[in-house]
Amino acid sequence: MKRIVVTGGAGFIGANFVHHLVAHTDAKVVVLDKLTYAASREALAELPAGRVQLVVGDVAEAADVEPAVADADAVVHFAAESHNDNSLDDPTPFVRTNLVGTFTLLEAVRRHGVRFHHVSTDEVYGDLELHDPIRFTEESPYLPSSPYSASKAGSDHLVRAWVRSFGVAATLSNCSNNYGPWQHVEKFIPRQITNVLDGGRPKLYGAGMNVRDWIHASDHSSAVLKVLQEGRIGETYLIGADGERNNLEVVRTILRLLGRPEDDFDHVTDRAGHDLRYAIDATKLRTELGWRPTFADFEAGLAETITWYRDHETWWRPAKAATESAYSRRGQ
Ligand code: NAD
Ligand code: TDX
Repeated sequence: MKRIVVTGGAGFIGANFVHHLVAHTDAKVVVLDKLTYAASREALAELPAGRVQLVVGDVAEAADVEPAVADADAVVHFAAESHNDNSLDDPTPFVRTNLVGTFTLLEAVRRHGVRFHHVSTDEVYGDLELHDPIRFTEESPYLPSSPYSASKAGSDHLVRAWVRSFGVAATLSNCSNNYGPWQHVEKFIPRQITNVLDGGRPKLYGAGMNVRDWIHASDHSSAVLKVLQEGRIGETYLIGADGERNNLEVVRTILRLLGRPEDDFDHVTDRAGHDLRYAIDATKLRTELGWRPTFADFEAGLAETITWYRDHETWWRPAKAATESAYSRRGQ
């Protein structure tokens, strides 16, 4: 694959993936990104201009998608509205970008016979009981809870329909919660790290018993590249790194790593419809494609991420005040 289009490549995981492509392939990368509030040109700034081109455009606009896709060998689709809390405030951009955007890309790759990889989330499967040994597999039923996860679930269905009905050469992956550099301060881990760096307190929704299955964004990137290169067309691969923790444990770990008392946090209003637990069984990816994560130790990855946020205050500072005032309007 000589020319790879990465939609949403200026966002958190997309940018990590573009760095991964530059380091591990010879491909030229075209980032197609609308540059919403969640995007960052800076995340791509240090990459060689001869390898990475940024095209500002909307995946839901055929006129923006067509020229980017026409001469591509593959499209890797990360672009999305990605934050559950925002989808509760206003689902409109979630339906447009996640559903109409995916549809628009599928029509373009169908026209041009381009390989497609769809990046999705474990949230499409709904949630699990807290103390159940069950984890999500590729066979789990779809049961999304929020406007965000419902829009991602719908986009997965569109991709499978375009594979079956039109023979589009696509693969899908559904990953668990990511952490790492360049994640927007609206998300749980960066919000708490930057609250503490600011001298404030972490904010825990409800009792903090909800469990998320954490994976470093660079491990998500290596898994997506593996599926793009070696995955079977039409197949779905779950991506996860056995990182289950409840939110209270994560907040306590962040406080400890930053030298603050472990009970120095606030309980705030819970999220409406808050999913209890996500957990991924990545056996298919591990056995069929031989993928392994490099960040096996969550606490070491978290410590590295804390250092990154400490060193990149000029990057996150401009978004912090507006993000926190949106949270305080919701009592969070
Ligand atoms: P993000 O919000 O950090 O970045 C999204 C990017 O998409 C931004 O650069 C934004 O400008 C761009 N974008 C949004 N709407 C667009 C549009 N209409 N046209 C073009 N570009 C547009 O998101 P993220 O956390 O990096 O997530 C990336 C993908 O990974 C999403 O598809 C998400 O569903 C999926 N995912 C995320 C996680 C996670 O933990 N963050 C876990 C599993 C799957
Ligand atoms: O301040 C907070 N306090 C808190 O307790 C925030 C922002 C979140 N939380 C809780 C809610 C969740 O249980 O932390 C957990 C993680 O929250 P988010 O970072 O908002 O992630 P989540 O809703 O789990 O979804 C994430 O993982 C799956 C991504 O945002 C999605 O894009 C991805 O699909």
